[in-house]
Amino acid sequence: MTSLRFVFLFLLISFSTLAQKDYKLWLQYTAVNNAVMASEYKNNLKGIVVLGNSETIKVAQKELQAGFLGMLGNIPQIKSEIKEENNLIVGAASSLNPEIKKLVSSDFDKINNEGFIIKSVSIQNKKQIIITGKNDVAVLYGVFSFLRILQTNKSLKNLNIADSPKTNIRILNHWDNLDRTVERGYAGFSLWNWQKLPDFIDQRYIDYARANASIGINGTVLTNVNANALILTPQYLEKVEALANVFRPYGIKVYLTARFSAPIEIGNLKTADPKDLEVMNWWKNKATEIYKRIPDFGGFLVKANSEGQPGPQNYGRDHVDGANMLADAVAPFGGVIMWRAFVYSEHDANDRAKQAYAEFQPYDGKFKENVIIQVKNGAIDFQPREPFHPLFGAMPKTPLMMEFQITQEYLGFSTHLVFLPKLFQEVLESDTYQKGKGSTVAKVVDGSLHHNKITGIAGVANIGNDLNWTGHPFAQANWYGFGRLAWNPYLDSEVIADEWLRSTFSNDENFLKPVKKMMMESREAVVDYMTPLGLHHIMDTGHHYGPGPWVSNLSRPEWNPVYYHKADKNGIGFDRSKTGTNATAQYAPEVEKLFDNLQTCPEKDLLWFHHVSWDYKLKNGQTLWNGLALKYQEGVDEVAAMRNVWNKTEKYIDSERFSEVQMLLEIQYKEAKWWRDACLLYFQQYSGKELPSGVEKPTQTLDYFKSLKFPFAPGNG
Ligand code: GCV
Repeated sequence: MTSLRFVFLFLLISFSTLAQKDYKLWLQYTAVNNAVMASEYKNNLKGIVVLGNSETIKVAQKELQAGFLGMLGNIPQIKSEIKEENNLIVGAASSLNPEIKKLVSSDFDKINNEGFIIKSVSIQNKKQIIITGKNDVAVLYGVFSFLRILQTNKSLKNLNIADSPKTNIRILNHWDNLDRTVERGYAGFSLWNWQKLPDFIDQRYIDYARANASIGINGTVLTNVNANALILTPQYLEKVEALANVFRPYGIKVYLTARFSAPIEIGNLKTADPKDLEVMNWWKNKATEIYKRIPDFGGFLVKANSEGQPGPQNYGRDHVDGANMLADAVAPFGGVIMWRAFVYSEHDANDRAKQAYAEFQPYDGKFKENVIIQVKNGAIDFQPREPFHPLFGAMPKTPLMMEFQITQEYLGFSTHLVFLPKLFQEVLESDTYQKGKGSTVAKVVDGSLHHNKITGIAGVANIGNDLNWTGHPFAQANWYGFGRLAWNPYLDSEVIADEWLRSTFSNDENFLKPVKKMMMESREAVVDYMTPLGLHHIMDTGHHYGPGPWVSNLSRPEWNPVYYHKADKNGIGFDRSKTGTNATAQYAPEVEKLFDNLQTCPEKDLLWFHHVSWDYKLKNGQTLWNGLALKYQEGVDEVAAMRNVWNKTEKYIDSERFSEVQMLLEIQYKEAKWWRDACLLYFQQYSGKELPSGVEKPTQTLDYFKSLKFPFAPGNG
């Protein structure tokens, strides 16, 4: 009995250690074991002077205390006055005394409302460090940034930082349903426990807010874009209000998805026509009701007339009518409408990649001031690689916000290690040529190209109630990296990987160097073993788990992988050039020319834009067939290499996360081979050619791969 109890206790302790490490995300605050840095920190941080007493300032103080306790082993004295030297002075501009204010006054010109200053100063000949900003939330951002300096073992000498977010709306989109399933979610059920809300506040809500604030995320859409009108009823709004109250001190606004037919479904109206007076009033009253409960409510995100969702077109109206009607409802309260451009129609025989542009581009300049159009990074749907969406750069009179997908619907769910900031960076750096060379997507999104009033970046969340939040320990890096890029779309993804690894795992260079390299190469690996050379949308149907290039029996043509790869005896790829659907013409002339010409089209996008013969010579001298097969093999080899890198990290980190990632990499390796074998066997039917040397022989037949069924694959509603 006693030994059983002992075993139980042991299990409980191991379990909670694992839960804590995984759960703490990048806010581990582990002891600084670099002796030089530790003593520098201790010498510079003898006391903390916190000015102000708002909820946000209290949160900032608590975070500093937790951070210092973890990293330095003690909490510097909290002081009310600045007498000795080496204090950390924390407070918003309004709380600083005139002497201190003067020391940082010129820095205030360098920051916007959410920006912060971290500065080493001398006050009456005494060295101090100041963290300040124009308001308390900005100070909180500064505090997290300061803690990151310690977490990443950087020096505190001569600090002189003035940093501001480059976008206004930095927001997570949760595709969470009211029954707590998460569409395309691979990390458990929804965090929002609607049944226990509003009275039960899960600690998770608080830690979610902390994590988001630490990377500058300032908004969250709680509900799925495939929306349920019930969220707008008083019964649910009371629960939303409770969440908004939790998030407020962390600077996070709550937004909801608006089901366009809500006036009918919960309002008893006969129509949801945006030009109907009763409908307009219904939305106005609904907005008033919401803002009464949640004065800082952010606004609505809307998916309309897309994949079966209701919208203005059901009444012969268009997207402008729909968005502007909702915009009027929230405008008096400062609310925003994020209207999605993810549209394609089963009644439109046109290339799906062209449809969103064709529909939205003519609306440029027609939306109300508080409408922002949310555009996915590519024209199809969050594939491992897509050329940037042609709408970026094509609507100069309309604010466009970026929609990235953090959850890995098409990139191996939460089983594959793929560092997405590399993908995000590639898109943000793409040049639209809208106003000549250098008109990058980042400049469209941060508003600097067209001087937009509202700007934003959205990320479809990869968060659920799994112990580690994101299913895969490395998927936490994608949440982190999304936030960092939303704050500053010009950040280098390698810097992000470095920060994240140091804060989450270790500052040991022997660990950092190889693991960072592994992260940086992981995105190209997934492209190689799933969809090399511009292939896209060849996953299995519905759940999108695993390969399915053979699928051809779905009712809507553009839901079938065969629509996208167009493999035949002559070759493979979708001709979107002038000789094909002419989708290339949706880009600025410089980009059009580049993509349109087979010779200049980047090989990474080749089969996205061109149907190419199996014997076509690639730049490396291989035929297309051989090159394609070798790319698939390369992808598998890359995962094998990732596995080898990881297997050497055991001595640097905790055994729990080590073995979690190790097991996941084994699955990834297995699945990479599955992708390679299934796709090559399938395409081989058309190429009629042998696999080149260097490519491993498939271990199963094509029929075997086709026979695999996954009725309970996660994330599929
Ligand atoms: C929320 C893809 C996904 C859908 C998703 C849709 C969208 O089609 O498979 O699950 O729906 O995109 O972004 O609206």
